[in-house]
Amino acid sequence: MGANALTPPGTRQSAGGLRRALIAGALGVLGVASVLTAQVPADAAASTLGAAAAQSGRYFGTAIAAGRLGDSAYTTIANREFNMVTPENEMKIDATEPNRNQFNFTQGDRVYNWAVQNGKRVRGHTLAWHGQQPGWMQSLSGSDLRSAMINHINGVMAHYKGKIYSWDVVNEAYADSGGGRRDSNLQRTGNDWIEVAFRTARAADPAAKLCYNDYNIENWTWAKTQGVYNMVKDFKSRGVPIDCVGFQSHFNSGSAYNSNFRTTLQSFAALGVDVQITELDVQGASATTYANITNDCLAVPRCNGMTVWGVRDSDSWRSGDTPLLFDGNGNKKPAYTSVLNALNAAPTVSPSPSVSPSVSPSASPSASPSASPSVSPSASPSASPSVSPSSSPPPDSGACSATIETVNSWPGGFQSNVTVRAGSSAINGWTVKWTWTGGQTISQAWSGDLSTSGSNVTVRNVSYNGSVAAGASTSFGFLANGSAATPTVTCTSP
Ligand code: 9MR
Repeated sequence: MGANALTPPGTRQSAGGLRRALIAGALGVLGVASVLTAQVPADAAASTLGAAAAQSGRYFGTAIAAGRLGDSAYTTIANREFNMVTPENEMKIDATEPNRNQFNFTQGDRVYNWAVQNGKRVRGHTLAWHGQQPGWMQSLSGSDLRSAMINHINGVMAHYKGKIYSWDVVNEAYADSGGGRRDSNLQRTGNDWIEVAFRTARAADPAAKLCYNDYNIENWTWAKTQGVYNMVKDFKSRGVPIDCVGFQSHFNSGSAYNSNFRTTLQSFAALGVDVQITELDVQGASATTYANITNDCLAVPRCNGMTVWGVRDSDSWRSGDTPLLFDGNGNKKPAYTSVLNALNAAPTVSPSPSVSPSVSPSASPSASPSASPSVSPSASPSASPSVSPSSSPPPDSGACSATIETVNSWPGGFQSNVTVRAGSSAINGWTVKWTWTGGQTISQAWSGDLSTSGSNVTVRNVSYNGSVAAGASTSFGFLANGSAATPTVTCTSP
């Protein structure tokens, strides 16, 4: 492990440092002798993992099991500490499509609703995987399995459309050794099954970040890591829509944490994808190892956040390893404190974004022909109480029009999607503008080039979505702080 891994990046100002500077500035302006002797308040370090991660624009999540939602000790900790939720099993294939083309979102919605009702966002897990396939899917092969996979992705993503922060589209597709693909019924449908899954997913829900998720890809020197890296590089070069890579980070004696994890995260991010730590647990829960992992994420701007795979040790899929941040009695372990301290030492993010940041997916929002669903499942109405899509009437400039809708909201923030539609002629380039009236600020945007000036927002097309055929549409999305709003948006095309 890196000897200096506990040291926050020295060139940036810490949250506490920033607060001290602001206070010193305020005192200086006052220029009153008596206040100069006033004590500067102690740093108001955040006291929960979610709040501490939010200071640097990141999230801190946990896996949630629907079956434990009746346990108040569990939900109290989960609600207090975490602001991102991954359903541990409830959105997997066997849970969501137990019989072919009969979708069931009962358990998935339980976890989703608990999360959203408590102001948390949700990572979807997982759409295409060799594991936890229902019996009917296990027995399929060839083109029948391929179309069942596509149909499954469409069915599940339609139900949760606009509500999921990021989806683990494909899970664990690489072999444990050698750097190649894992043999599975999905792999035997053809090597292109992964990109077909991603193209299908992009078309099904353009607002979700699309992740490839796997374990044992944290160590930069391992062949499996390089295999996945090469796949992502290839996808980016060919425009296959991938936005993020999930590093499960199940560390144990056979797959120990190595300080080159930071190199891995940086290297993947340099390909133009976000990186996320998606299922973290550490055998024995060394406080130092947990701090090192946290600092690895904090050192990489495109590391969006971290998720631990369970709340208390007793909730873990490998509870005998006591790998989590809370013991079986719900007490904070030393690893909890080391993670919290590392998060609190991270630099804060500026609240005024000026340019489209990191998320922008590389893919065209239009589906590839191979991704069109063979069956079009009808999604049951979603149960989210806090999502209230509403659109402003599209002012028609003739060349293009734009519609804004809220696709998710939580206390203090919301996610929106903006659809840009060409008029009766094709357009080549578009600009969408609006003005916030409630002090909202955009923290993250994708599929658009964002610039802001005070409350005025301008979003221009990016390279891959400027050309829109007559009557056709494309879209971009963003996350914002403040109260959800649907201002009047205008669209112009040069
Ligand atoms: O934690 C999950 C456990 O409850 C299930 O029994 C198991 C079945 O496959 O899946 C566990 O979660 C796995 C995750 O979905 C994918 N990465 C590995 C996780 C731990 O096995």
